[in-house]
Amino acid sequence: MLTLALAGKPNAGKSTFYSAATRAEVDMANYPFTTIDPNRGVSYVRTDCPCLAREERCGTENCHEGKRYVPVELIDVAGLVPGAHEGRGLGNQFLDALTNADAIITVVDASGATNAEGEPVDVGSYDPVEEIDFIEEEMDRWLAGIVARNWEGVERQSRSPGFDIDEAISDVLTGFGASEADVAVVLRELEYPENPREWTDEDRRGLARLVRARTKPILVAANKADIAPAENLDRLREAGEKAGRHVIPTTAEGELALRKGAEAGLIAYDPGDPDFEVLGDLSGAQQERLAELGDTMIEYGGTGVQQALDSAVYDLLDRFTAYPVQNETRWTDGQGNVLPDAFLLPAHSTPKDLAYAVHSDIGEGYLHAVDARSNRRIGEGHELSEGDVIKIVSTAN
Ligand SMILES: Nc1nc2c(ncn2[C@@H]2O[C@H](COP(=O)(O)OP(=O)(O)O)[C@@H](O)[C@H]2O)c(=O)[nH]1
Ligand SMILES: [Mg+2]
Repeated sequence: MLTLALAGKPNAGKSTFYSAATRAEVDMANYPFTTIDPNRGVSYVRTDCPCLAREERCGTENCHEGKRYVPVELIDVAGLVPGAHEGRGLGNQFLDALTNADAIITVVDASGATNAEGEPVDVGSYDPVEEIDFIEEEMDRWLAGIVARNWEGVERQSRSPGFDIDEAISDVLTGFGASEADVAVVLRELEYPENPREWTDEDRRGLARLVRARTKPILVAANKADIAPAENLDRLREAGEKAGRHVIPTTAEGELALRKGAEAGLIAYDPGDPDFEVLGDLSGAQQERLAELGDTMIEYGGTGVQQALDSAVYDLLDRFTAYPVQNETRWTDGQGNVLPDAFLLPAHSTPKDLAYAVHSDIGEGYLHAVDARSNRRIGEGHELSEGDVIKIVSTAN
């Protein structure tokens, strides 16, 4: 499963986001370091279910009237403070929790009501734009430190015959989730001395920066959009655009209220909907709160929480959703379940890649595949795309 991590300073709203997105109970409070251990849970990205092209909706648990929810893992990482890469506020331990992530959502307090350390301040005295690069910088410096501490080993290896710099650097970075292929791509982009002894700190920082960008892309959730001055959100988006970074306004608290309301049967709302409908009898205070939330959602096209998750997977990680089936006419598995599974595959994946994603045995026994939408056989090199429904024929099934 893909893993997304929520990172940011204390009190930005990470645990609220996590709780809304996973509906698990986690510790929430208005003081730093509430969350000592990373919390892990299952969340979902939303896409259009292929059943929309058929007469009947598929009725799978993860499909609500054609809104398809595909599982991903979400981690709530404890609050990071400036200087985390040097170990401030248990920073090393918390940064380490990010090494398991495929992408990172930086949660920023767009209201500006808390400073860089997450402490309450007067609104207007702290500029949240400062936070947009904060996680990225801490990670880059932390990783540069890891490279520097291990460089002696690289130098030592360079004296032996058959030395391969890609391999030696990969060894240093594998714990960070960088493959030898990742390192090779990065080294092609960098200009650097052949001899490791001639590398400068600047060379190592450049390497760390590119490896981090390649293996841990970052998206910004401009949270507390419900109380943030519109001007802050404009500037956050502007700064994000300049830095080539997606910035999505969110209200984690609003999303949490909607999900709780929907569970209680008071409102109709599916995560990612642009609005909601009131079903039950609400108190005056509840009505007022929902009316305000409704205004925020009109302004930003929803609460932004689902959009942030979706953007991390479909834009940042460039994934698409493919649906393996056994019966290409009924789009079912062996038990008659319609569109039971969905896989988030990297762009350019082929039917054989899908086969391997289902099970290595299915991949190894791969014979051919059928596009269930057109009922045509597709070639081994055919690139799949969003919403493809594929029957895989394998010696293993
Ligand atoms: N107004 C508003 N408050 C929020 C929002 N998200 C979180 N908060 C509040 O911000 C405070 C810190 O939230 P928490 O999730 O514990 O932050 P964390 O330290 O980043 O995990 C809590 O009082 C939350 O209720 C939001 O979208 N809007
Ligand atoms: Mg927290």
